[in-house]
Amino acid sequence: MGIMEGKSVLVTGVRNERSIAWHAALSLHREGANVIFSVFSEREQTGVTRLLEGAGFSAPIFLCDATDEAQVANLFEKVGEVSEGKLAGVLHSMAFANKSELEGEYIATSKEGFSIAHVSSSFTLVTLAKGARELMKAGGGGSIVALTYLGAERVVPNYNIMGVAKASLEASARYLSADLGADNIRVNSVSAGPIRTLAARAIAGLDAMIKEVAVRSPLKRETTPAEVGDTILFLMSEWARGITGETIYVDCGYHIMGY
Ligand code: IMJ
Repeated sequence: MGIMEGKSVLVTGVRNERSIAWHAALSLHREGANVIFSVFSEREQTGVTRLLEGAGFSAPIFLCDATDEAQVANLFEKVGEVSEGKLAGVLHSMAFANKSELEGEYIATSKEGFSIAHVSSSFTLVTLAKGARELMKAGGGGSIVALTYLGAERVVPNYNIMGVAKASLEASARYLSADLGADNIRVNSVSAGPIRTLAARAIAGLDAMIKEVAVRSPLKRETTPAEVGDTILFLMSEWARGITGETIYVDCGYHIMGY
């Protein structure tokens, strides 16, 4: 019997088989969770349908642009219908910045680009938390997990506006933890090492960077999406019942190094 047996969880942000969110869904399913998916567009809806066929399980897949509060309200209405009105977990796995601002100098960030990055990568955690609150309360509590990256607190070349938006996301998770703790709803961030996902593809110099980070890391290897998925599962499970407002690093120890 898995630790997540009888629990429903919402996983956002799956795009393909490399997505960290997909690996989180596999971990959660393995431990008995009823996984519900929310994706950004019809293209991902088709993709997740195929992934589920390959993995041998079925799950509802809803469409939602999390920057639109009406769509989020509608999403959680549908989630409630397929989860007997109770929700144990939500994974926030979404980010967007204009491609042109993920290169060159941070000082060139536009007002519009600054806003887009923050609304789509950070404010969406607030909209998801608002939507999930009543369904989590109904189940006696819940766990919200957001994906972040070291560029939130250290300067990583080209990460630019996304670093500032991830810093906002991590701080937002702490404020949400304080708001929701009385309802036994926990909010944590998982800071993953660099992984070749769609979100990282086409970033100049990323491949060399992933290799160098592996060499410098205590574990001497690259971070895998499967081990990030297992940490997300842990945070959503009762095993993590005393952890909230935290940022957990799943980066083979890279962030502890000074040189
Ligand atoms: C992204 C940009 C620059 C450096 C980067 C990344 N490094 C890593 C990433 C070193 C690991 C991937 N990452 C952690 C992200 O959060 C990516 C966010 C992202 C990626 C894109 C690419 C395509 C696009 N907009 C994007 N918005 C956010 O148009």
